[in-house]
Amino acid sequence: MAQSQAFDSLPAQESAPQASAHPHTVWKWWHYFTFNIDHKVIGIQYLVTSFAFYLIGGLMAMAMRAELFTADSDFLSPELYNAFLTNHGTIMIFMWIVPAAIGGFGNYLVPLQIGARDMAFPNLNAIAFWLVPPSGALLLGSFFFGGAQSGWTSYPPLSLVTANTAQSMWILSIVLAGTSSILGSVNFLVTIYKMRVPSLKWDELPLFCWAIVATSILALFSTPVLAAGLILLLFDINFGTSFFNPAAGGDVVMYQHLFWFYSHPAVYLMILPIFGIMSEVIPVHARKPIFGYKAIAYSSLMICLVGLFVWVHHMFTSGTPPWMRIFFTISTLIVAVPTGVKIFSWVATLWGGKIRYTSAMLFAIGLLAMFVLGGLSGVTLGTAPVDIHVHDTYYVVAHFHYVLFGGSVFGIYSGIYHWFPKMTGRMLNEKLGYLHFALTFVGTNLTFLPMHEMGLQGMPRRVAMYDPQFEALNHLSTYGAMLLGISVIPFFINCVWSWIAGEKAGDNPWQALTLEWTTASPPAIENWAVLPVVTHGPYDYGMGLFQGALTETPAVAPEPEQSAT
Ligand code: HEM
Ligand SMILES: [Cu+2]
Repeated sequence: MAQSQAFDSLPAQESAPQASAHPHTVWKWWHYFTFNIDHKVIGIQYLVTSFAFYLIGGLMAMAMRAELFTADSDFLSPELYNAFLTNHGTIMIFMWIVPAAIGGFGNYLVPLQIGARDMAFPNLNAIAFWLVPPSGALLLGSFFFGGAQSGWTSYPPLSLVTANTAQSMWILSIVLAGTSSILGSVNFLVTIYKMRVPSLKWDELPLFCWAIVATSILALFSTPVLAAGLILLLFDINFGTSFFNPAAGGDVVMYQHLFWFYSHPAVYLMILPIFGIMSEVIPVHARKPIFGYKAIAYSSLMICLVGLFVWVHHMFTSGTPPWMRIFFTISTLIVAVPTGVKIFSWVATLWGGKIRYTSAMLFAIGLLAMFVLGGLSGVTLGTAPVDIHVHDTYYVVAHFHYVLFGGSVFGIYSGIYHWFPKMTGRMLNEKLGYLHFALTFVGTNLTFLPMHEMGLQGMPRRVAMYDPQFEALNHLSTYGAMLLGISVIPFFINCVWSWIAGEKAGDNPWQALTLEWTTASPPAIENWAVLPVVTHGPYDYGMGLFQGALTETPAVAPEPEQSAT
């Protein structure tokens, strides 16, 4: 078949040492600032870039919270508030969670976890990354033209009448980011399908890789639809077409369908890789085999499938006919099932485990708590009657920050504490990690918990001014936001300081069983001198494996706890 011929021309996966096609043997710091095709360099490029955007998006959030400290508009002009609102949401989703979780962890880990030397298409991989900085530059540059102001959803007709150059730049930015994620998805699917070491069977694929498979499929189905919608909008703004312009007979609701057909799945796009991180971190730090491996793997695919049929829950108040509301309420509630399967599997994994309360584990447990809360408010919102009541209030803002902030940021942090030793060869400082966790956990809840109450009492979202009756709750929320701002400081210090002078990590500091821990920390170019052979499942903890089953692991004294079970 033509198809398999194309695959056959991919780099061979022999287990003999391979002459290096790369010009260097060790990475120098400046390689990270160049067009580099090594998946590990690209992964770190994604992580560092996205973290920089996280700081920018976070500063915008703090400015908004400063504005919302008082009921009237005194800190930011209304236009600037709108621009911050729009760019904050956009940056946090498209420039932080997606590039960090998929681009960063995906690129770094997938080849290592399947025993490959690189991604299937290394050049394409680098191109995908290098679409991200221009995309971010377009977003930030839009501030010179008044800033895009119509929210991250950019609904017409509002987006047709506000600062148009800025709005067009916003659209081009999202289209670039979307292109990047399509290129990345193709690469992940081919890599996982084709580049596994022969001894790695599908049913022993690490769950993070399963999650990336599901994420990539979802991205391939949904991203082009968003791109199409946005390009039509671009035409409406600049070339006088009227696809969505109601004044000239266009259909605004059609835009909403196109937008949410992507953007609902986008939440799973963000959360599935994070779930993958959870499934790696929890068994390692609880020293127990993951509970329900197959259930977790298949539930990712199930979330991916059902997730494509729920988008109208964002449009319950857009004139959606009642029969549709019923269908989409039911399909939305069904997504809770595979998600619940995962949550129960993790809890069952923790149950009776020998839990090590590392920073990675604390963030993982924190994520469970936050995501369950966000999931519960999600179930209420997925039910049409409740949604109609609290639509466009702070209840919605509370909900999506619990799932997005609690569900994603905690997971990304957990992943960084877990894999930092692999990536840099150095341990992060656990004390600073605890401080970081405590500040983040308290800050998040202080910021977003009061928003449920504001919403139920009727405070509208997306406005810089509100009724003074909501002021007390808003004070709490703004204090929380400042705490969250502060929480980044110990993390940043920890990363920089530990990278330079942290304790040496060794190849496998957590005594984990997936393949990335069988190579050096940090791994050499092309990952292994001799490709590893899989001799046990990825989560077979507590089965005496640390008495030498991992051939490439240097003699780490097994902790007493391993032999106990
Ligand atoms: C990764 C983390 C975050 C994500 C993914 C995220 C996402 C979003 C999104 C999508 C919006 C809606 C924007 C729109 O309606 O156009 C939004 C609004 C907002 N966010 Fe965040 N956010 C994050 C972190 C934060 C933090 C840390 C704070 C506070 C310190 C914050 C405060 C706000 C505020 C005040 C709004 C405006 C709400 C409104 O008026 O509707 N966000 N965020
Ligand atoms: Cu949705």
